[in-house]
Amino acid sequence: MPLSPAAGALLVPLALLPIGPPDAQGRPTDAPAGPGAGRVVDARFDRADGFVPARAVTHAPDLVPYGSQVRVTVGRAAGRTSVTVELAGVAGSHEFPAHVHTGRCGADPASSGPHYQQVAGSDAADNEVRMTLRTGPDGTGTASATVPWEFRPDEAHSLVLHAGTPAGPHAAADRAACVDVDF
Ligand SMILES: [Cu+2]
Repeated sequence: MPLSPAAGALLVPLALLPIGPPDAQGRPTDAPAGPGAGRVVDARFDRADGFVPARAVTHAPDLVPYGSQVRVTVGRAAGRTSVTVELAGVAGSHEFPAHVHTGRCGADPASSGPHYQQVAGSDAADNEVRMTLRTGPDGTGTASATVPWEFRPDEAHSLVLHAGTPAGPHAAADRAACVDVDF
C-alpha cells in the first residue's frame, strides 16, 4: 500500500472522534447528551492490566490497538433506549459483535460478565442490546441498536466488542475490548 494514503487515513479518525478534556477530578469527559436524553462516553483503549484502571481496555491489540478510540452514545426517549457505538483506529474491514454486558471491564476479559437481559432468560430478539459493527478499510465504523425498554439502574455496566470476523491470531480472545459505561 502506498505510504501517503495510509498516513492520511490515520489522521481522519482522530479528527472525527475528539476526546474531551479531563474534568476537574482528572476523569475523562463523560458529557450528558442533553436534559434527560442520555449520555456520551468518549475513551481511548488502553492496556487491560494497567496500574491505573482504564475506562476502555483492549484484550486483543491486533484488533483494537492501544490509543484507538470509541464513543458510546446512549439515548433515552419515551421508554425506548438507543445505543450507538463509534470506533476509530481499529482493525479495518472487520465485523465486531458489540453487546451491553452486566459487569465492569477488567484485566480478566470475563470481568464484564454476561449480557444484560431485560427479561432474564427470554430469547426475544430485542431482549438484549446487540449489534454488529462493521469497519471500513480505514478502521472506522459505527453501529447502533434501539430497544423498546430502559435499563434497570446499576445493572448494565459495559459495552463489549467481541473478536468477530475474520478470525485470526486473536481468536483466543473472544472479548476483544471493553468500555465501562453506566447505562
Ligand atoms: Cu457479548
